[in-house]
Amino acid sequence: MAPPSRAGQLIVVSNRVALPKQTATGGLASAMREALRERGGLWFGWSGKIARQTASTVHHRQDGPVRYATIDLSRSDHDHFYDGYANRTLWPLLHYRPDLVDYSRGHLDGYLRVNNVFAERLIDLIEPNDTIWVNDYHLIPLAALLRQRRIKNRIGFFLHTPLPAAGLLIALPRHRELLETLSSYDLIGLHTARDLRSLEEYFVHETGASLGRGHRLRSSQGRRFRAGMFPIGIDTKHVAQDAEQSESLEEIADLRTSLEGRALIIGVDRLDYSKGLPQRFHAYARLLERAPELHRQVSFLQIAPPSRTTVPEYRQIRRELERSAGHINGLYAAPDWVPIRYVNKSFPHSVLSGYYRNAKVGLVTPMRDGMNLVAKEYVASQDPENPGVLVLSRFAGAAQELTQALLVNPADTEEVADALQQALSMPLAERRQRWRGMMDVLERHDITAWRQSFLGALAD
Ligand code: GDG
Repeated sequence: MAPPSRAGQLIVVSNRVALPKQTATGGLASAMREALRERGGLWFGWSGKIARQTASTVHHRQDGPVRYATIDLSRSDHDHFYDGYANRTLWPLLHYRPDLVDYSRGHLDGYLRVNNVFAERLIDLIEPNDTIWVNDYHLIPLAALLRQRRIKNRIGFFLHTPLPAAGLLIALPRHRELLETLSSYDLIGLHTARDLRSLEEYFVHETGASLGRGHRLRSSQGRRFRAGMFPIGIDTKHVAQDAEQSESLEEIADLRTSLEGRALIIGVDRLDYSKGLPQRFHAYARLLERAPELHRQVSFLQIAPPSRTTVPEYRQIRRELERSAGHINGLYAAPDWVPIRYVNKSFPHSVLSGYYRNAKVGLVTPMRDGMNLVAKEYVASQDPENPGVLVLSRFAGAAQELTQALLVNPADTEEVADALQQALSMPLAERRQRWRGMMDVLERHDITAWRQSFLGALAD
C-alpha cells in the first residue's frame, strides 16, 4: 500500500510579501495577509530588497502558521520587471490608460526573466499535494513556466486589477505571447462580471479558445481551464471591532478636537493616477464654490501614502496634487479653517478605521479599480447608530456590490459635487438603511468567504 500522502499546503505567490510587522498599504498585501493568517501556509515572493544579484538566496521566516520565503532582486531586474513592465506597461493598460503605456521592449524581457527566477526558486518548495495560488499581473506567465518544469499541482491565478475588453488588451505588443499563458492555470479569478467577460472575450476572439458552460475554457492547444468571479472582501468583523475600539486612541481624540464639530469627508488611497485624486479635489472645490453655506462646516482629509515613487507618472501626480490642494486652500481657507488636509503618509489600520468612523462621508472615486478595499473598510468602520455615507465611483469593482452607496462617475465634477452635498445632508434613517444594506453584503462576503470560494473552486 502506498504511504499516506502529506496533506497539501497552500502556497501563495505574489510579487510583494507583507512580512510580519510590516505595514501593508496595498490591497493585495492586506488581503493575502488575512487569508493566510487563518488558513496557514507558505508565502513566496520578492523580499522588497535590492541586492547585487537576483535570488542568490531564499530567505526563510516563520510567523505562527505562516512561513515566508522571499528572494531579493538585482537593481536591473527590479527596474525592468517591477518599475518597467509591471508598473509602466501592464498597470496603465489594465486601468484603461493606453496613453500611459510604456512600450520599451527591454522591460518585457526583464519581466520574463524574473518570472523564470520565481519559477526556478519555487519548484524546490513545492510538494506534490500543494495548492499554488499566484496573485496579480506581475506573475501572469508563472504557471506556464512551472508547467514547463513539470509541475502538475493545481495552480490558481487571481487578478486584483480590472481586465479591460479585448479591443484594448490587443494594444499590448506581443499580447498573445503573454496573455495566452493564463491557460496554464487551472482557475483564473477576477473581481467582477465585466472582467470575466473581458477574459472570455479575449480568449475566444483573439486566441481561438472555445468557451463551454460554467466558464470552462479550452485553449487553442487543447488545455482545459476555468475562469470565475470572486469579488474580494475584507475582514469585516475585525475592521468593525477596530473602529469601535479606536475611540480610545489619542490620534482619534486629536482629530475630533481639530474638527471643532465640522463634518469630515475622508479619502484614503495609494497615491496613484488610477484613484482619481485630481478629479476628486476638483469636485470638492466645485462643492465649495457652489455651496458657500458649507464653508467652515466641512473639512476634507485626503490620506495618500506615496507609492511607486521611482515611476515618473507617480511623481508627476504628486506634484499636481500638491498644487491643487494649495490652490484650493489658497482660495477658500480662513485663518481658522483649512478646507483640504492633504497628508502624504500612511497610518496603522487601527487609526485609519477610527478616522473612517469619524467621517460623515467616505469619498472613494477611482477612475478604475479592480475592487477598492477602502470603500469596504469605510462602511465596516461606521457606527451602526449614526453611520456615514459612502460616495463611490461606478468604475470601482466595489460598486457592483455596494449598490446602496451614492454611485458617481468620478470624471463628472458636478455629479460628484451633487453626491457630496446629498451625503452631507442625508437624514439619519436613510443613512442607516443604506449602511445596513451594504454591511449585510460585507458580512456575508468577507475575506474568509472569498478565500474559501476561490480555493474551493480551485480544488473542484
Ligand atoms: C489592489 C487593487 C483591489 C491604504 N492606505 C493605508 C493603508 N491602506 C490600505 C487600505 C486597503 C489597502 O491599503 C488599499 O486597497 P485598495 O483595494 O483600496 O487598493 P490597491 O492598493 O490599489 O489594491 C484594488 C485590491 O488590490 C485587492 O484585490 O481592491 O482594486 O488595485 O486595505 O486600508 N493601510 C495602512 N496605512 C495607510 O495609510 N495601514
